[in-house]
Amino acid sequence: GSFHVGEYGTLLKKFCKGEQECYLKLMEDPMRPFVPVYYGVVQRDEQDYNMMDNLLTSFNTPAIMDCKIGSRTYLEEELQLARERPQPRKDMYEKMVAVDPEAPTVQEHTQQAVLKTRYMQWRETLSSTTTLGFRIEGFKKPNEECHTNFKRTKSRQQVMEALSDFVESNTQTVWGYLRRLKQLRQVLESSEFFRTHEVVGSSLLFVHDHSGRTGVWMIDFGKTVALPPNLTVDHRTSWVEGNREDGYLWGLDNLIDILTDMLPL
Ligand code: 4IP
Ligand code: MN
Repeated sequence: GSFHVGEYGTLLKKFCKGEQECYLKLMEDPMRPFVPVYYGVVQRDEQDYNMMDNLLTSFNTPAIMDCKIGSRTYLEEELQLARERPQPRKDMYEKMVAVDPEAPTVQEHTQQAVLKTRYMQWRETLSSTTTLGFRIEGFKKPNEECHTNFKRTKSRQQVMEALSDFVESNTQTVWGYLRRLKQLRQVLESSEFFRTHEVVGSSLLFVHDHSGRTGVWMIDFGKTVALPPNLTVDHRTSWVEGNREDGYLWGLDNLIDILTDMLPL
C-alpha cells in the first residue's frame, strides 16, 4: 500500500510533492488543528515518504470512517488534460462494469475503456457526491470487517442510515462529531489557505471509541492545488468550469444538517 505505520505514533505516506506543499502551508494556517501534524520527508528502502501524526494512536480500538468531501472529485487540470491528450482507461472501464454493466456507452463498450474524468463523474452521480457534496467511502467498527459498499449510497435517507450504523445510534458520539464539524466550518471560513486552494478528493476522517472520545480531521491533500494569485473560491458556489469551485463547504453544510437530524428532538 501507500502507507506505513512509523515510529512514535507517526504515519508514513508515499511522497507527493503537492501534498508536501499543502502540509507545509497548513502547519502555519488556522486549519492546523484539523489536519495531522506534519514532520517532513523521510526515506525507507529508497522510497520517500511524508511523515505525519497517526491520528488513531490516542484512541482505544476506535471506529473509523472516511468521507470524501466536495461536489467534484477530479481537478479542472485533469479535465483539461483529458481533452488535450485523452487516455482511455481499461481498469476504470472494468470497475464501472463491475458495478453496473449498463453504465458504459456503446463507444466505451467497444473500446473497453473510459476516460478518468468520465469514470469520476459517473461515481459522483451514482453516489451522494453530486447531490449532497460528500460521500461515505467506507468505515470500520471495532471487531468488524471494513464496510466499503457505499458506491450507490446516494439519497439523504441512505446516507443517514449508514451514518447511524457507524455511530451505533449513540447520541453522545453524534454530538461530539457535530461540535467538531462546526468548529472546522468556522475555521475554514476564515482560513487563507482554504480561500486560495481548490480542494478535491480530500476526506474527513472520523474517529470515535467507547470512552466517548471523538475526533475529525481533514486528510489527503494529493489533489489540493493553489489557485492563481488573483482568484479565490468560497467552496459553496456551484461549479462552472473555470471558477475552480469544489463544493467543499456546501458538502460540509449538508453533512452537519444530516447529523443534526439524527439527534432526538
Ligand atoms: C479511485 O476510484 C479514486 O477516485 C482515487 O481517489 C483516484 O485516485 C483513483 O484514480 C480512482 O481510480 P475508486 O475509488 O472508484 O476506486 P482517492 O485517492 O481519493 O481514493 P487519485 O489519483 O485521483 O487521487 P487513479 O488515477 O489513481 O486510478
Ligand atoms: Mn488520492
